[in-house]
Amino acid sequence: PSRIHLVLGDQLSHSLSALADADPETSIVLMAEVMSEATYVKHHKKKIAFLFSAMRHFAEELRGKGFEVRYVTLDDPENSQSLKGELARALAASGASSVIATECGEWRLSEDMRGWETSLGVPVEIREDDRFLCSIEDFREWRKGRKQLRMEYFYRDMRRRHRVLLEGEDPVGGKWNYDAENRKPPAEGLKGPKRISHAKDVITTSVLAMIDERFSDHMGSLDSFHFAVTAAQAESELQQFIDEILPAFGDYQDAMVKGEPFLYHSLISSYVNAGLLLPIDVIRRAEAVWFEGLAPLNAVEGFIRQILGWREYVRGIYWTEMPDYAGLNHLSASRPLPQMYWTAKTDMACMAGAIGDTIEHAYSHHIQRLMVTGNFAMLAGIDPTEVCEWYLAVYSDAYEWVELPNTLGMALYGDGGIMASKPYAASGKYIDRMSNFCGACRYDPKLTTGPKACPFNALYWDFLDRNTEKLARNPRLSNMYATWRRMDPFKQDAIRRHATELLGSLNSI
Ligand code: FAD
Ligand code: DLZ
Ligand code: SF4
Repeated sequence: PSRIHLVLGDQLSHSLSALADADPETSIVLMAEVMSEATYVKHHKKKIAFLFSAMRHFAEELRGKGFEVRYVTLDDPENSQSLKGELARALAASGASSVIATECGEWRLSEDMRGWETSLGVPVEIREDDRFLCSIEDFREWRKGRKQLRMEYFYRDMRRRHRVLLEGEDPVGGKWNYDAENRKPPAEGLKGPKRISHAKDVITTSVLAMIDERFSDHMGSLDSFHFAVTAAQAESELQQFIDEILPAFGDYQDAMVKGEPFLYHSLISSYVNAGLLLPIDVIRRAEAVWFEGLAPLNAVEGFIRQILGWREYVRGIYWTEMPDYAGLNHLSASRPLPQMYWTAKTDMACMAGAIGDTIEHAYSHHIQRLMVTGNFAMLAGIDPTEVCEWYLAVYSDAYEWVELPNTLGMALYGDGGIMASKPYAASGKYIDRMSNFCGACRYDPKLTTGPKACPFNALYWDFLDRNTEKLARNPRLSNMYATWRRMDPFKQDAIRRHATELLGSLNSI
């Protein structure tokens, strides 16, 4: 009897555990485009298009290897529009006797999958996702007994465990972390290198037409679709990054430039998260160029830390904290998400820039996600559920296992310090130092009150003031609280009044 091997949209790796023992003689691979996955949040059009096109290309590759692939398109009239429904149809049509899957990346689906064996009436084997470099059990073991979790210690263990950038048992260069060298403001006129844009084949063209028709009310447009949709195309982007871009990755990691959405970032997150690139391969490629002397250590170590450290760490936090994690709201934030997050219509040049990149590319680089849109949402006390839903919908690399800890934990401090040791709160002064947005803004980052004052400034002080009870004891904020307490009470009052005004008019600033 045959077996069904399920491959989800973000599992497009030939080495996937669910395919490990797939046999062209007896296996049927099932892949399905379904409305339940395409609409549980209102994903950006480019995100759905990227994933559907990559899924269709992956199915063709499997067929090329001799597999029978049952691929259900979204517009198939028989499509039940749910994964369980498609499994049930595939079982009935094929007479297969069992299902093999790889664990998925979101709690809601994982709960559903646990019930499949009972509801489908056949054995359903769910295998570990070994594309990750730390299993959930290993992460659980690592965090056991630790009162405070710190990415840095996890990262050092991962460096040792996978023997990355090591000399004997020591880190190459003598230090584990070169972050202090990676905070350069942008040089005048800084521009990122020109990126590869992939030609659209018939598969992509037909996906784009379908998305345009069926998801017209979702964010974005498909006009300039440039994503890689095969492993080979993703590989060519990685190659360009390693050769031409990585050497300056460290220097400009935290820089922001108006009209330069990509700068020196790798743009590989969507590909790694969907399975077109494997994290261990990316890490080894980056490590090799340091050993060959082709890129400086601050760049290579900084890049590797994001993938071997942060990426694995946030996944461990997600799976060991869920399901309660999604409901945390440490700072009791409750305002609705301002309209500008959907339209980019605001006089704040930095917000318009970061949100404009998001609408155009389903991408915005890390520091814009964290210090512009994330920071603003935290300072303005926006309901974390609304903020997290936005981040999950608008980025082409977003799945809850990675989006939620980054948004709720890192950007909003909504988890009260599980992810980060202090809120990443910053005023306009930080954005002015790290970007060229302020020069073109109607607001002035040096002013705190008055009609021309940068909204980040009053909101920053008001945020600290509003949350004194929860934050003032944090030693990493003590200098800021001391400055606030020393401030003239008249000035404090003016700031509070200005912040109240701003908070009452978030849809028109
Ligand atoms: P680069 O800057 O070139 O970094 C290299 C790689 O490191 C990335 O491709 C990614 O795989 C990994 N990486 C870097 N930072 C992180 C991080 N904090 N967590 C996990 N992996 C990381 N990343 C996602 O993949 N999906 C998300 O939904 C997502 N949501 C985020 C939400 C917020 C509020 C914040 C602050 C960050 C979020 N990130 C998310 C992390 C990070 O911003 C993106 O991984 C990065 O911007 C992707 O662009 P890049 O490939 O050019 O990354
Ligand atoms: C994100 C996504 C979308 C938009 N559509 C599909 C789909 O139609 N079929 C599918 O198998 N997967 C899709 N995905 C990816 C899943 O949502 C993802 O596998 C889960 O969220 C778990 O990470
Ligand atoms: Fe952003 Fe304030 Fe600078 Fe304007 S002045 S770009 S709102 S930080």
